[in-house]
Amino acid sequence: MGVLNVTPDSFSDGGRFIDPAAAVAHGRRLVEEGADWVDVGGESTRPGADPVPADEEMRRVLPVIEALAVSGAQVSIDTRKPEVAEAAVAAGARMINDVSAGLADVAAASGVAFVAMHMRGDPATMQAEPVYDDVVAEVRDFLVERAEAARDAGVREVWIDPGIGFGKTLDHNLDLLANLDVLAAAGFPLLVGTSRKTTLGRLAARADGSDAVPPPGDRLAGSVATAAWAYRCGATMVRAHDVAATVWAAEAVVASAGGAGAGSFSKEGARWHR
Ligand code: PMM
Repeated sequence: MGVLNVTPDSFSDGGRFIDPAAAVAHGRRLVEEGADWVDVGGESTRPGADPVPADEEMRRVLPVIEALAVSGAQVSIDTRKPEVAEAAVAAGARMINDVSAGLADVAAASGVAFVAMHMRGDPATMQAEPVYDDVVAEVRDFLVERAEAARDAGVREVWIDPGIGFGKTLDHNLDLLANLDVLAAAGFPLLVGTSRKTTLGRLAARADGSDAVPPPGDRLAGSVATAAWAYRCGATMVRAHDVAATVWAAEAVVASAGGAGAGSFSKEGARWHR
């Protein structure tokens, strides 16, 4: 899943694709590089981000979704607002990626796929001292409850996502990454998004022994490493800014895990085949 943020303020690509023509061109590039889905978002969910009114969010994303869908790309809409999700589906989106895990009814009514992601609180407040007794069990139980409710509401394709960086400390994020196999065994396809996130910046600072956290654009190595790790732990899809490098890593993990003869990675459906 390639990331396409049509926002002025996203943490890693804010402002780069606010022009619709630049956004569409980037979305097409993500598909050429091997993305099965282009995830279009019009509201930044970085910690402390200001909310965006629905009409402004729609103004940003709808022309981009329409142009990408017409050219044959599978588009998901990254939104928390029902009216934006509905308009995005009307414009051609085929998946609702909802960081609040609350839009299952919209996905059911419109017959599209649904991603239930875990977030503690909302982006304005989520990093204010998040506390869990057992982050892995709490995230899994929340996701299974939301995903089962979505399936019962009639959504045919339901994904779960632990929401790395959404209301979690560095240790919470690492605990979730260490236990992705638990989430992969929960009964729904697993999506994981680590790309360019602060957790990786902190690990980079740890790796080079300094306190310097590299900026989001300089977090490729950690992004690719954790994407490969996620696939190895049973994830079905990763959400990534750097699609070409991530697809390459996925291929390399599959080959290392069994060789091209024993298994292969399908770009259609993004699944392991043995
Ligand atoms: N992360 C961001 C936004 N949307 N959606 C899902 N399903 N999973 C994620 O981890 C996720 C997301 C934040 O990253 P961005 O600002 O670079 O888009």
